[in-house]
Amino acid sequence: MTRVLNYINGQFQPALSGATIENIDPATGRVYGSLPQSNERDIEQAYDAAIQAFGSWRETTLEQRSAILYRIADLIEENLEELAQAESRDSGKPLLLAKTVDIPRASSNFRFFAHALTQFSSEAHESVGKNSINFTLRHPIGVVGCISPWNLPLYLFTWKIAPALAAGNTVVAKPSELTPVTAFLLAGLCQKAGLPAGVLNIVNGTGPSAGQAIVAHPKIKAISFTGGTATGAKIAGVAAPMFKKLSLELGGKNPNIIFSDCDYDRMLETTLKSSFANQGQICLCGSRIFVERPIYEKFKIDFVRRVSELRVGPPSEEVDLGAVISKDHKQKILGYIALAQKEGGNILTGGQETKLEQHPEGYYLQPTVIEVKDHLCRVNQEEIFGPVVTLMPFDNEEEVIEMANSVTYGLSASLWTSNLDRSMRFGQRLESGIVWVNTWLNRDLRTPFGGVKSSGVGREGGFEALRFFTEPKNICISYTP
Ligand code: TXE
Repeated sequence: MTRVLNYINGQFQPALSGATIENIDPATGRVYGSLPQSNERDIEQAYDAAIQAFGSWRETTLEQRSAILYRIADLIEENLEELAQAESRDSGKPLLLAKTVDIPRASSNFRFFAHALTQFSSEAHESVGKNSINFTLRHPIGVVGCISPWNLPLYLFTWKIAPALAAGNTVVAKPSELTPVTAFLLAGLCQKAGLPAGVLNIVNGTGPSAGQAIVAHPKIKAISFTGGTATGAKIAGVAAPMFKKLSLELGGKNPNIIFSDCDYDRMLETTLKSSFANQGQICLCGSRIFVERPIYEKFKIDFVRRVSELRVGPPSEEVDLGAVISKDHKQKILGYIALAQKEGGNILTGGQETKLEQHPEGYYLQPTVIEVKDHLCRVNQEEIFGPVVTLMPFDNEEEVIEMANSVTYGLSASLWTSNLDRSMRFGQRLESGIVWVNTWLNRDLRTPFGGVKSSGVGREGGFEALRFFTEPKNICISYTP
């Protein structure tokens, strides 16, 4: 049994109430551990530790702060095997994915911000002719809250914590109650790296209990959240009237637009990944595939054949798809597959649960491709967040831009074409925070990351994140010449 504890003021401890939640292994459907079910009392204690630690953390020199963050990055790398095993077990994702994507990226997040903090600088504006000069300082905000989801647990947890700490804040953070283990292991590594007690506090529990208490805490002044759009709206409803700074990275329903002039083989390989990586549970997955009419039938045959060859199985083995996160989530996805059929969609492959003999209670689903007739049908509009993609042909640029932009979401879009002018036209007109041309999930951590419309507010990444986690203060000095 894996017993996760809170990490507050440098100490590992259960929830003050003693309450716990069961942690379920998605691969088997069995309970394999527990975590604290924290409430506002635990958050208060974490806040007290964080505010206590803030005074000295904000005064650490940039070199000292950077060195500690580099040490955390190194320790994540040194413990890659253990962290990857834990991540795969906790979330159901293939072990290989955890080893090659999740954990290396968690280390990169710390390494990146360890360096970035030494390059971040304030601005000065000389008011020429007015004998005045303005300095814009960027001070840490104080105690900030970071709340992360279950799909890329340590990857997204560290994507928030690293810049928050780099900017000189102290943190009260909550991983998803469905995937708490790697954040718990990270706490041990931070301790080992010499991060002072109280600088990072990790509190576990459900959203309505521990998450809500972070968001509603009157002195936690900024909230960085990644998760579902409905949860994001709830959080904004609580935080906005308190004038907190908010960064919300929410859902997506991303188009993958394929033109006949693309590099077909490269497109096909990448489209398999952009459709089904992590069982389709990545906010950047391209869940709506639009294919230009001349290659539509060929693509349909090739893609369906390749998808039906994908291996679904226990995440610890060499598989393409592991288990989805929970029983509820599995039911939600199956509900959408049923709805697709009701709406006249044609299931080209998949559509069922995968029952594994060794783990009949695990949450496995076949990768599913649905041909839809209408881009406005619900399965083409709502985020399913599972191994399900829709497929539709298109005839011209205008039509596909209209279809691509027809959803309430706007996180990312992929375009496959060898026409440079077209890639610029689409880059200009697609309503999304990120546009990839002839690639997918190609990330440079310096670039702004986030969405428009219902996909969120604000940007993460690079100096954008350091700006979010600091408060600008302008000092204007008038001098006698
Ligand atoms: O996520 P939640 P859920 C989408 C995806 C999925 C849907 C719902 O479509 O099916 O969201 O997933 C915490 N105050 N994405 O319900 O609830 C919660 O404890 C404060 C997209 O599992 O948004 C967890 O730590 N916190 C997404 C975190 O929010 C609250 C990734 C995310 O959980 C809270 C995940 C509250 N009131 C799901 N309620 C992406 N953008 O990558 C919950 N939480």
